[in-house]
Amino acid sequence: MQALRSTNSFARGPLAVLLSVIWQASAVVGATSPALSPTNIFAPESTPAKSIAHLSVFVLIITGIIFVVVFTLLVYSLIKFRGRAVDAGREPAQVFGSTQIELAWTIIPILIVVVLFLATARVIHAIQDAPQPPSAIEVTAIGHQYWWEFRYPKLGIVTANEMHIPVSDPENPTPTFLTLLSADTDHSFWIPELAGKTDLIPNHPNRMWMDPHRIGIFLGQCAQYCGVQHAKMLLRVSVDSPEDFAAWVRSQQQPAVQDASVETGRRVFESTACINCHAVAGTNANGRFGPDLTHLMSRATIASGAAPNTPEKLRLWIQDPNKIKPGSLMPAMQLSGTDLDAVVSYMETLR
Ligand code: HEC
Ligand SMILES: [Cu+2]
Repeated sequence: MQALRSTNSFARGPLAVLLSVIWQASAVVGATSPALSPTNIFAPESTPAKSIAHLSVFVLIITGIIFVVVFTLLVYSLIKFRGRAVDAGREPAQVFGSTQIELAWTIIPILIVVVLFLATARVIHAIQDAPQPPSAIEVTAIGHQYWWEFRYPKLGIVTANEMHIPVSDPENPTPTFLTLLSADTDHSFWIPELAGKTDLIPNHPNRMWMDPHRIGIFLGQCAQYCGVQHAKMLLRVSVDSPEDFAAWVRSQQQPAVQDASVETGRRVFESTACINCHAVAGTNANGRFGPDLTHLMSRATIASGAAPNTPEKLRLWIQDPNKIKPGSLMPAMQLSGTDLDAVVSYMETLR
């Protein structure tokens, strides 16, 4: 686990002081403005996101210094050597073949590039080659046009759009390691406060990990254009306390609630094409094209964050998904009013 802890210590030495001052300042901005943006890249809450944010600040400082030096020299020269009436028609002194100047403007930029390269390579190595500890939670995230499937192979859980993971105490880390797959086209998994952006590519599994240090809801977004509803392919990660996570796991492992009072709705659901696309554990619905609905009501949103999970929105969604998410790959099922109400009531029992 050493690697998980040591990644943000790449900047030791004289620059560290400057870096930490600027870092504290940006952290204050980040911490005081989460209301401005829940996807603030300056408010990292997990080791990989912190390493990347530190590196960005380091690069910004170096390039900022270059900017200030070049701009100052430029302004100085413009003023000092500006055209004056007395100089009219005279050529300024010409300097040819100065070895010193040639060396200076070759070697200094090379050194700067080498420093930036090494700092970046170090962060990439620390993030990509971090060993997976036995305590890690494993999640397989599968991108679909336009929603996310989350599978927990060791825990036997399948869910959609809202991922639950435990908070990770730096002293006793429980990071989450994700395997990223795609069912159709290229998507990209990005929760700025938790980790860098990684693509989900068909037939090319990618890996990423995160060890959130704070409990809360973290938001993200598919970051790779994947079709018309790409912008409504939101990500929601609930970072839970160990107890809450264990309780969530236990409830997700249960088969679907069988409530006799919604028998009609269940029959409508099971006798229409719904079950070709949706699974409900413990029933004959085992479609895989759309989200698993076994614990639909445990989610705060529907359709990958496109709408809150309220009875009205759920009804509108099943009546015509295009009203909420035009271009969604779920068809309007043309149910009659009574069938629609019955199906919605059934859905509302799937806790
Ligand atoms: C052709 C396949 C298909 C059929 C048939 C279908 N759906 Fe869907 N359904 C989907 C897809 C795909 C999504 C995800 C859409 C998105 O978020 O972009 C979805 C999403 C949903 C959601 C939201 C789930 C979530 O967690 O966000 C519900 C609820 C739902 N469908 C219910 C139904 C019901 C009820 C029926 C039958 C009346 C039905 N679906 C028929 C493919 C289908
Ligand atoms: Cu996408």
